[in-house]
Amino acid sequence: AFVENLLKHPTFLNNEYHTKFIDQTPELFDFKKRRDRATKILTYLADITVNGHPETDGRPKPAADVKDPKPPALRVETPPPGTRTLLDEKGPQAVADWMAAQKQLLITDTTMRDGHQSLLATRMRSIDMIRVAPTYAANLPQLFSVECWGGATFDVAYRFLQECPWQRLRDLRAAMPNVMTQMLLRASNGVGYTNYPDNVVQAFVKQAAATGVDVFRVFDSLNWVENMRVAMDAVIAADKVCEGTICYTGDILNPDRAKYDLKYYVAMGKDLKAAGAHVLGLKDMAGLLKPAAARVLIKALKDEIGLPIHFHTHDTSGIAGATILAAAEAGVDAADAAMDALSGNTSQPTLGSIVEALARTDRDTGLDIAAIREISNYWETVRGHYAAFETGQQAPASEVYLHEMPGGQFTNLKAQARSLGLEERWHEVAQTYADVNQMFGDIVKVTPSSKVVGDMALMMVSQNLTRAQVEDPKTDVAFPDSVIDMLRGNLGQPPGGWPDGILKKVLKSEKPNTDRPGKSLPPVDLEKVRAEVSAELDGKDIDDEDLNGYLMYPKVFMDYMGRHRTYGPVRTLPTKNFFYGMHPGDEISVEIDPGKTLEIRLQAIGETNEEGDVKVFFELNGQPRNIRVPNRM
Ligand code: BTN
Ligand code: 3PY
Ligand code: ZN
Repeated sequence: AFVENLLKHPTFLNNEYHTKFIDQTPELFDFKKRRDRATKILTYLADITVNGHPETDGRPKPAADVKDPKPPALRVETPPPGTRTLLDEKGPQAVADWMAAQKQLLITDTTMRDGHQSLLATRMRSIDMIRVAPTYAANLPQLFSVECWGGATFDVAYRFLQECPWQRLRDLRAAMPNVMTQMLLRASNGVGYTNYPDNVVQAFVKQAAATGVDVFRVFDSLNWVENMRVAMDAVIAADKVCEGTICYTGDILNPDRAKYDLKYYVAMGKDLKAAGAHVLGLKDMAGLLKPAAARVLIKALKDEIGLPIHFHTHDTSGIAGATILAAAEAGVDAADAAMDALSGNTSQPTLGSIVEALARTDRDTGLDIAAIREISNYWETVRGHYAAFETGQQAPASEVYLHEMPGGQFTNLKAQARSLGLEERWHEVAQTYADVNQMFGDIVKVTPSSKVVGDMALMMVSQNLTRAQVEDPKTDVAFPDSVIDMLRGNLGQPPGGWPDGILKKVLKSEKPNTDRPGKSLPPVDLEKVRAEVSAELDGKDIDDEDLNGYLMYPKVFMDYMGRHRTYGPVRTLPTKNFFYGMHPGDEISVEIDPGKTLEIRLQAIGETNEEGDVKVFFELNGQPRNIRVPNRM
């Protein structure tokens, strides 16, 4: 009967499994479905048990006594109404009006996006988020939003975690129906590193809104409002909250950095308001805004723009908590913070401490500190499982005011430097990063422009090139591709354009494009691409989420699909087994569908035979199952 149902099912073509098809099609027969997916998961577990996971190989291991994370109990049965309720009932302008009318400092929790992006190389898995999401909905319904999507989380999910990012979003949305979800969108660069055609950006925003994003923080990596309109318009058309965002760089109180002065930011804020932003985002991606400057900047933006302001910063310097308090005093409407256990250093400031600092003041956040502590304790346990991705950063550092690296890039660049054998020369890399910034005319550095500056700095340090040598018309320099691409105009234009000297040096006689890059990119024929992807995957049905995943990251998406075919829904495995497999005698429960659980016990690992294969002996729901995998060790 299963096979009959299967063959009759319209979306099931060529006896092949679609990413979400089996997972989302409960009408198929349980027995066969379970067996097939179970075999795939056992194959994955056997492979990881024998060969280890490539991502954790050679990295620090979790402590032997690390516990399984247990989400805190729900304090109420039904999630109380929250910001999402307001958005659904009255729309995005009502949310903005409500924000502006509030006395309390509204808080966004960034743990599920920027927190682990900045501390754990973006490697947090969906299961660890989805399990605690109902606790957020029940116990912290006063949160302004939960940032849980976008930025680097999109490609890392496919690339390294063998998960569908859309499914993560859908599951989080369902588990937190009352609080707004929030994503970080790199405007025309989507959630990638390059400018996409306008219709790809539009399709992506539409899908993100449909799957579950409520607040879109839209920024441009050169602060070019012209290049933000397509994305902002798409958010507005979807009836979601458009947070048009200023990226903060330099120091408004330092006359030597006059390019980014108060006037510059106020003018940009006005442009964003004119472009239709409901909320003004102030994104301090490196954590450069000092408390005294925050007072001046927030007051000016509040007085002159007339939009509610949402402030985001990083604690790389150790002083960002003070900046949030100063911003709160100056009237900022909302601020970002990460749950204590995933806060500090390159992450956001500490959520619980901000709540405590403002308790019983007129900016009291209204959040329950006991609920916060419980949730943070959960995250503390979760973090213990990601020891392999800890960067070992020991202390905050004022050096951030020299290099101005975004919190999300800092640890990444350090790892890149290490892999090039430049770890010992890290402070030189930091100085060179600052030199490259000046060479490019002092630009905003945030994904993707920050990656370009990082590429150039690493190249200069590894080849012992100084800024003067690079700029000298008489020396020949082979510039990184990303630098050539940026100066061609493919990321857009910085304020005042690129400096002539470096432009000529990099492009020689080639003419740069100073128009909006999307203007000259032809629209993608979406249905043609869908058909091509489907054909390449043996006729698999490609839904809109898959199509948008492919359009952002064609190769990453196809590789993910290939692995999914072999390993099945490995997102359902506990994190410790996903990264480390099992030990003989271990027993785990894996819920592959709501209420459908596999009981898996690893009995023994056999000898390696002449073909180099190992037999791994499991018990699946009490029945013996043997899986052969290659021993690649
Ligand atoms: C990746 O790092 O490419 C994604 C993780 C999944 C890769 C699987 S894990 C089991 C098998 N062994 C490998 O070396 N790759 C696959
Ligand atoms: C991203 O684009 O991923 C960022 O976090 C930028 O700060
Ligand atoms: Zn950030």
